[in-house]
Amino acid sequence: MKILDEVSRTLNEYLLLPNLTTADCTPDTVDLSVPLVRHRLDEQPAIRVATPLTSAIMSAVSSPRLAIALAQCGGLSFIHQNQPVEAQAAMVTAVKRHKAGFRFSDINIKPSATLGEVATLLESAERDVAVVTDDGSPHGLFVGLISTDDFHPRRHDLGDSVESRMRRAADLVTAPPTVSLSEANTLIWDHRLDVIPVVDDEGLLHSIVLRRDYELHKQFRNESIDTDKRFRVGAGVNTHDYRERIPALVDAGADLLCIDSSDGYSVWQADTLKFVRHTYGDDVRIGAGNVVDGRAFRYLADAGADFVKVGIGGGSICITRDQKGIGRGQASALIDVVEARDAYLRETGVYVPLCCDGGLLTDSHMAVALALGADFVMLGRYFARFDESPAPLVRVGGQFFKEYWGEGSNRARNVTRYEHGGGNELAFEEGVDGYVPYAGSLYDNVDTTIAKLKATMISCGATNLPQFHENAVLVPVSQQSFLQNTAEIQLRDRPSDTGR
Ligand code: MZP
Repeated sequence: MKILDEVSRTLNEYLLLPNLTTADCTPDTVDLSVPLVRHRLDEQPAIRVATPLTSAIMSAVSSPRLAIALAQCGGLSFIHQNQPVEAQAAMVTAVKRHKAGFRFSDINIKPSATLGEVATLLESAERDVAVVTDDGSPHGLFVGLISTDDFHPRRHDLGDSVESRMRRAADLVTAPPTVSLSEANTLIWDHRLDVIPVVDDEGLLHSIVLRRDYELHKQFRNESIDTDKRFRVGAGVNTHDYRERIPALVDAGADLLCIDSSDGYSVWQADTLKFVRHTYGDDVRIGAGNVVDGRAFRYLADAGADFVKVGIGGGSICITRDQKGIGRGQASALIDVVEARDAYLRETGVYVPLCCDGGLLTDSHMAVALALGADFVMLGRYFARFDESPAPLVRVGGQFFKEYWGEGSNRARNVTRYEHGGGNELAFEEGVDGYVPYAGSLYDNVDTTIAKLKATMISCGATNLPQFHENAVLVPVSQQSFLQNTAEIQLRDRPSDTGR
């Protein structure tokens, strides 16, 4: 037995001190792009993303719709693996078959076009979206016609997000299929909707029109598109059926894989990594995890992991620490693993990116995780709250919530992630099944998160993440200052709670 001479600390327990902000630190100059896979520092990494945000490998989170929206914002989703191989591959295909055609100027549709005309134009141009401008300015009505069938084969299943949002919109307004775009715009604004349903004569829902401001999509960068002009997407795999699952996902076009396990320090993960290297060399990229210390990082890095995911027990829906007594505060885990990552770089010349996964409940947690040395973050609860997540939207006591459940809950029963040695059954739960407050559109929220991350980096005098890693100065907070922060938040919230 060994007891480490340190306390297990969470991300909540650190604050950043400002560094000198120079004139070249502005939101326009801050570059949030990051490598996702191992590389030598003098080489271009095989995969980079524009925004260091990835979505959790969870059935309540990472669906094709969310993957497309996140890719549009420069991040990457990992389609969950708690489903049959064919179903997961079909989800990957659903993302890849969407041409990443945000070349707005390619199709300028006149405001008086009908939705039917737009559909024909989009189809002939092999595009899913178009922008409609009155006067050629970049601001305008951003239109996407999305067939519900594309995303949800069971189109009458009210449990799914697009459908339930459409139903909610349909309670307010039902637009006939021939509505013109300018009429659609008026309906959208008048009813404060960002979708309108289009129904056929029998009242069946067929497609929706999304309104987005062109400016929002400027975040969309080349890094999110493959050479073949498709959106990038990742996929989770497990250490059980990887011999079948990985080839199917590779054939479907998955850009990056990640072994999905609550505890990644195992020979099974090394075997899975070996299979990938042996079968595909470096053509297929795969991350591993989760780990909470330097020994486990080193084991997976030596086994060939392209990135390593950090975090056990910190997830918002996770009860692993409670059930098994296993885990570590996310800040302590990161600090230890970052040290091992840097030592590995010094020894081998190879940089293995780290993903901070679980328990990132606020934008400031993300900032602290990146400052501590994470290259990118993985988020479950954060994305579950948005329109684009596959979880049902429910109304409780006049307020909207999205359902959110852990992969170790009885609802998900993800046996391949939570190996209890009992065959196809979970011997006990490691996750909960609950609700998160509904927070609207992914685009708006990611936009705000990016603005906050950039503001933090500017205060810390950094214009890119390697600089942020190098120069960040952090200080542990005392219990007293933590309580003070919490009290300030309560004070700030009180007026809106009472409607003043
Ligand atoms: P969060 O963003 O909701 O705090 O955490 C999401 C992360 O929690 C996932 O990426 C995964 O690593 C972990 N997770 C998923 N299901 C469970 C569970 O049921 C869990 N215990 O801990």
